[in-house]
Amino acid sequence: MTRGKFITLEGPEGAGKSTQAAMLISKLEARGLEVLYSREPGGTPMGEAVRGILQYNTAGEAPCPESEVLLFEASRAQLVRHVLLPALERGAWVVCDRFADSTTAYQGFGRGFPVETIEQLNHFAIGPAVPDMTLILDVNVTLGLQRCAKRQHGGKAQYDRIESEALDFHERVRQGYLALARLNPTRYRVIDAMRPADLVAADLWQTVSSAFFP
Ligand code: Z5A
Repeated sequence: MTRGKFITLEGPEGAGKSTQAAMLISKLEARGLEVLYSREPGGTPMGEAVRGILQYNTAGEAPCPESEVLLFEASRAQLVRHVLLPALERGAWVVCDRFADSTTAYQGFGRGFPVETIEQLNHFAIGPAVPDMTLILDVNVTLGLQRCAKRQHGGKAQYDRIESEALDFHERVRQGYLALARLNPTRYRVIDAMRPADLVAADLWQTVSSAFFP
């Protein structure tokens, strides 16, 4: 059995990753492929519990920055072994909404941990589950956060723990993604996500189809 392809969607807040993942999956399925959608943190019962701790302090205290890194990696290791590798090995394609590059961007470039240390931890957590293609949906920080704010609760914008970080944190995250793309243009593709969703989807499909269905 040929291993399926592994595509990850990355980018700052409000880039439209979930919106684009759904559109990409329906185009891949229309070609007769089995496609699995997953997201990080989460995607397994353990990962979903970790997501609550990381985003909403459900353990009753905020994780310190070091714990934050390790919790993202623990969620990832579980997702890889229990869900992603079995799917890829049976030939399914996987589209994952955030993956290891999020830790490099947020905890490395954003929080300031050495990028080499984060990449070693990523390597340990993901093992052979290296993405075949990573689509970085690029959006300027203000526009991205405005989009997130539209998901209002009771007329009031609500941000989770990481969304509530200062603008310069989010700017470092965005620039971190762009730096990763410059270093490895083979795996990463930057898509301008500041346009209407259907134009972004067309560009993204062109990128995916020209790489995998030439
Ligand atoms: N995090 C981390 O720090 N380290 C890690 O290793 C990992 C994650 C894995 C996960 O939050 C948080 O964890 C995230 C990074 C951190 N932190 N923050 N902040 P999440 O999973 O809840 O959220 P997210 O991944 O950040 O997703 P998002 O930014 O909230 O959304 P999105 O998936 O990119 O966008 P969307 O849901 O498709 O769209 C957002 C809104 O914009 C929605 O109302 C859409 O209708 C609208 N939208 C989408 N596309 C467009 C276009 N093109 N034009 C206009 N409006 C649009």
